Amino acid sequence: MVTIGELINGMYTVVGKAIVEKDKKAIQKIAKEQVEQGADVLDVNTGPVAKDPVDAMKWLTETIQEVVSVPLCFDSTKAAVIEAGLQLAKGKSIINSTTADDEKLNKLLPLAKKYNAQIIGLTLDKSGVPKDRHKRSEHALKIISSCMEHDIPLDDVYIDPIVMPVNVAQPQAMELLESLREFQVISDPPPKTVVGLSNVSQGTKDRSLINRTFLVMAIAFGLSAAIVDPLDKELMDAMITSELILNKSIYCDSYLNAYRKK
Ligand code: THG
Repeated sequence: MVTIGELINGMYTVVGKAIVEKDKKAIQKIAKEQVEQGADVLDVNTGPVAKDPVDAMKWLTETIQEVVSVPLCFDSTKAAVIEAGLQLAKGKSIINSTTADDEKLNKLLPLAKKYNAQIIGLTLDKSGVPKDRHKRSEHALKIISSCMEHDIPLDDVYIDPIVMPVNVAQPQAMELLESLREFQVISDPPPKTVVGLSNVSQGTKDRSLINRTFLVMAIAFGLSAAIVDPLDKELMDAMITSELILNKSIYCDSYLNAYRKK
């Protein structure tokens, strides 16, 4: 499992404030904590507060790279904001994200090629998030074939079936799990998959419990990466234990510690 830390997102009050005040220390603390707790990659999202999101993305990228060396996942709906991060990134970045719309694909896939980046494809288009697994697979196929046309290795492509909050879209959780299974047979090799896990519990009371229960199920259905809160220790323990049960890591009595030390 690739763990992508979600906490550097301007939607969080502390992070939004740090971006506006250019408070390096605050961002660097969140970056270091996430990596210490097992994040393999850090998501970087300027959020809604930045007046100049291109400038904010440049500042965030430089600030984070001063203290950690994990790859970054540039999270924005604007290609120019993503490119601002890609230009400064030191490692193999992830573009978060394209949709299945031609307009988006034709803008973002050339960026993936130019910067040798991985890319997340959301299974949605202008008509919105699909309600069923069939439409999700249709979008996934469109994204995969477009990547092939742009000469992007499938190994660099993550398909995101888009997690909806369980309190307002309850049947969607099961549709999403089935999609993860369907994506395994959509191409050869199959695409990797990723979800924004915390979406599932937005607006609910037992967020951590819902997040980790859904994560374990999604891993069982073939999930390869997740955007999560790595400071949620019970979530990370459940993730590590899932890998153990699926025979992806070796059992020893201290497997949690052993995994944490990589
Ligand atoms: N897919 C992809 N990228 C994504 C998402 C996705 N990026 C953004 C998001 N979804 C994943 N990241 C988060 C980050 C925070 C929260 C949820 C998902 C979250 N935040 C609190 C909330 O909204 O209640 C904020 C609380 C606060 O303000 O302090 O839940 O699906 N590819």
